[in-house]
Amino acid sequence: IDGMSPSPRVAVVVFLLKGNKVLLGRRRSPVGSGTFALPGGHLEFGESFEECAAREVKEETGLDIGKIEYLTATNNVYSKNPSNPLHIVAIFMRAVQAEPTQVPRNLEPEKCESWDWYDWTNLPRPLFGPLQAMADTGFNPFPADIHE
Ligand code: 8DG
Ligand code: MG
Ligand code: MG
Repeated sequence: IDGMSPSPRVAVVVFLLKGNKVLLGRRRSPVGSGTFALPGGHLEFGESFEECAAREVKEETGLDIGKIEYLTATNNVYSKNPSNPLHIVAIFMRAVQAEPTQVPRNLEPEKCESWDWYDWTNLPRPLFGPLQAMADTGFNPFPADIHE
């Protein structure tokens, strides 16, 4: 009612890799409730992608991350609900634990059921829609160099 037209938002989403595993949590948020998703959230004003990735992973799991790298971006227009149009540009990063002995904690239990490590070749179901769509394209977040 304030005359503002909706704007796209930027989200930063993190493939946190450990060996051949990736960290996923089962969402409790209204968007994608019950599905397995990566840690991540919205870019704050003035933040770099790397800063946002580190902050969101820390806020949601308590883990410190390093080797943060940009992977790809997707443009997501959700027009299913006309009263709540949603347009999210998702920036996908990858990272590893800065302190490999740390264990993920569920620090936002209202948004997530729990965090756990899952084999990339044996992902849990149902995956969060946008993540399933990426997996369906054959996208692989792991470094191509087997020596890494
Ligand atoms: P914030 O208030 O902490 O900033 O945001 P959030 O509550 O943590 O946001 P989110 O829904 O977890 O993530 C923002 C958007 O990122 C989400 O609505 C859609 C997009 N997104 C994807 N794929 C994934 C994914 O695998 N995990 C997460 N968390 N978000 C994803 O496109
Ligand atoms: Mg989140
Ligand atoms: Mg968040």
